[in-house]
Amino acid sequence: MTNVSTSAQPALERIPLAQPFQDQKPGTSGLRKSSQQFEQPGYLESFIEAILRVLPGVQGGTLVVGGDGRYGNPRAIQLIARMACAHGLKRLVLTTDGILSTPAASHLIRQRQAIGGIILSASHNPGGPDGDFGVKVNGANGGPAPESLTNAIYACSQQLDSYAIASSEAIPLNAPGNHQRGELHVEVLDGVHDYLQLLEQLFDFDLIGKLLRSPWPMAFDGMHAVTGPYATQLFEQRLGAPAGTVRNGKPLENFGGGHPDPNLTYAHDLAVLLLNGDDYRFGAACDGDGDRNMILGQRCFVNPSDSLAVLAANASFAKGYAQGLAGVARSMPTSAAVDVVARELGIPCFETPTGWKFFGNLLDAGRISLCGEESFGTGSDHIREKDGLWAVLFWLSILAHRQCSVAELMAEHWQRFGRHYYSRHDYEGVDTDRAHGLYNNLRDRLNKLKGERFADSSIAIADDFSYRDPVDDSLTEQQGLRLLLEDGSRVILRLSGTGTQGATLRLYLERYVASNGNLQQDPQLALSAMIAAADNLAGIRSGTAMAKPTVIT
Ligand code: VG1
Ligand code: CO
Repeated sequence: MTNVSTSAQPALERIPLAQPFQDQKPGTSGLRKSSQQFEQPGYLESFIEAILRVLPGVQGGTLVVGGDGRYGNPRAIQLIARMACAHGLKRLVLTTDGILSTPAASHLIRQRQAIGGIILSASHNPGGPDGDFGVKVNGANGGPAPESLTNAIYACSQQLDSYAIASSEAIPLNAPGNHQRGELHVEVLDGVHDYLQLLEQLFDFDLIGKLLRSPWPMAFDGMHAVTGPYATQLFEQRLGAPAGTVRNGKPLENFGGGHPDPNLTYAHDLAVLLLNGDDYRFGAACDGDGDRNMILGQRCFVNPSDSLAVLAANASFAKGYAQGLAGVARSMPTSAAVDVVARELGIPCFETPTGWKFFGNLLDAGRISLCGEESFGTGSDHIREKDGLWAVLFWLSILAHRQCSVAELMAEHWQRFGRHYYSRHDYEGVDTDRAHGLYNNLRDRLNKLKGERFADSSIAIADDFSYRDPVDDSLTEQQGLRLLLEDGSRVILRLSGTGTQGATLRLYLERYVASNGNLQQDPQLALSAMIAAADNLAGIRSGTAMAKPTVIT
């Protein structure tokens, strides 16, 4: 990597923008729109210009850029390189073929002391010319930009009348190397290597390797998204699992036409393999950009809320966490399973709004070690993003130590802590007016609901969740409608901030059964009275004109 390819001093241009794009307000996780929207002339340029104007330290700083390999990635990477050059960035860190998972990007930002990063991904949304594209901005701590930053980027995008770009040559991404474009130094490196080194510090690879080389078949589904190359190196080359352990491991620009969302609906083939057959002991999948994880055992699905609780309860079995946990956090709609574990461990447990950015301050301040969301996201203080492969290795560490099956581990966990029956019902692609209508209708009625009967209990608190950040005291309001029942059950209704077609309504249901109760029911059955009561109260099926949810988790 000593050769530095240089090119002539690039000319700088300032290109006018006809008018601001009014729809550039980032959602739960960056700006996410259809690929077609991103291909409008000036659209991507406008958002990148706003980032480069607002992100602190661009002049003379280092920026990490990569993505999940979806359609539009190469164009965006080259565009950012040319615009970064025009904005006086000193160093740009790219990866071969532009492949960089969200957790690996978070690590690279921290390791290189970059001012931040730009991750080109719409995460679990489908990709391709007819799919979605997205731009996520991360800050110097490696985590998703806080609201203050995304609001400033949006405000800037609304005032732009031009963008600056250099006429520099394209950066070759097919191999590691160093390139000079004017004052900008561009480094292309292998995006997998450093990340796997980080994981090796946290988990006992010898122990996990022994398990994976024994007759203990595991299946990992890369969903033709970003984790394929990471997982193949990690499981098959480094840990010695048999070839073929990683399925769908080649990143494709349209994810093979699939929906790279690791849940029972979209990772259907893997689910069938584990839940209907006995050939595999363990199964896992990650999403488009590698930050989500689904964990399956033989005939056993692990609910993500439970997964966080299991990791917290068994943290001593993972090398990097054996000294104990400072605290834990979960997003508001995530079940309280981890709360019960935290109480027993005598550590603090925080409840944040949906979206990983809200964990950042707690992680930076050293107040939590583990955190997670019901949406298949789990992570820790090793980086500032959720981390799919990290979660898989954590599970493998526990299973290697405990020498039991996933189903046995779950049964034992509930026996000890009680079980939080949990389900999320998604109504996707709902007409926007209808969705907002029914949501606002329920919100307007919240203060009248206290004391009303609901399923087998009654409503103790009904509110719209707001969060006061314990570190910087910032207030975030209107984060989801909550019904807290007298018996500890909860019902939550939220509108998604990541969908791109119409509106997505999410209904979250949770009911606690103590360890002496019935722990082996089907969750949909255990929650059936609450599901009916929620529909009755909020008029979901009539309001959405949908007979049933599109996805049930
Ligand atoms: C969803 C999930 C949320 C997650 C977000 C980003 O948001 O519910 O928990 O943080 O996606 O995940 P929403 O607003 O659609 O409910 V990812 O993997 O897209 O970075
Ligand atoms: Co993701």
